[in-house]
Amino acid sequence: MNEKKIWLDEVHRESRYGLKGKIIFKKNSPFQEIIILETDKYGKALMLDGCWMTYDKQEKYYHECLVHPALSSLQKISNVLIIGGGDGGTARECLKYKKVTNIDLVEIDKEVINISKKYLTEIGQGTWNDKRLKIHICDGYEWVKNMKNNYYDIILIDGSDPSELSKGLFSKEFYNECKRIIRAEGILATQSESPESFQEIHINIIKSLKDIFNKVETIYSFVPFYPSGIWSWTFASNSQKEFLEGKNKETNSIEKSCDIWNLNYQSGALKMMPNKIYQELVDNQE
Ligand code: SPD
Repeated sequence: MNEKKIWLDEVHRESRYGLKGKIIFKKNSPFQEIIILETDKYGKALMLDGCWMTYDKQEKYYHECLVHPALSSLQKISNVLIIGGGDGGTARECLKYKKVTNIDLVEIDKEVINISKKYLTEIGQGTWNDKRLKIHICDGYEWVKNMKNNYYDIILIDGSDPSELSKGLFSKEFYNECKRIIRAEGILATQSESPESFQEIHINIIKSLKDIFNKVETIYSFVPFYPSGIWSWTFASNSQKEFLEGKNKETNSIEKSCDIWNLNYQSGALKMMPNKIYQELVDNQE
């Protein structure tokens, strides 16, 4: 591999989000181009098809916000489904909960898991050896379609931005299938893109979920190297009760284990919806 440091950028429309480092791995899998960049300041970073997915020193901004609002909210969280998440960060956060007894991690590209196990050891930590984690290399949409009703307590969608490969995971048909396979009080959590650089997709995700589920809430926070920096995660449930309230008894110890997320952070993040997004959603309801 090239031992020279270079700038590697995610080019998004007319802006670039770059890191400087050495490319220590580069390969085309049957699905996508995979690059690992080693940087001095941010550790190792994973890029898929030109988009930053995760990097050692700031991944918690993303993974903690996807996982904990949902898992801290329910008493029964034994059976979890992760769609995507091949770097291991989402599973690592779920495995902090003793009550989680099974995680099905469904990732389409086995190379992403192999490369993450080898290079992103700071992110995966002991995740890959935990007996509660079952890895399934297949299409997430197909997995959900073939699953029996009311099976999971939580579904976490940790996919890439919409592309030919991932667009199904942003469709109403897919969300309907998710609703079918989570139990009545269960929660679907999905990364829901940036309200700035992916505004239309972001709004569509929320509108689609609102059409399908009783309750939908979005939190906003930062992922510094994703386009525009501001990012969002949306949570949906058919529960009749309030959700995202930290009712899980393990919440207190989980808060202590986190770098970014706690219930206080979450309650601020729940109030951060930019007004133009809020207006767009309100207009849609009238
Ligand atoms: N713009 C990047 C969106 C990627 C979201 N998923 C990241 C995977 C981290 N586990």
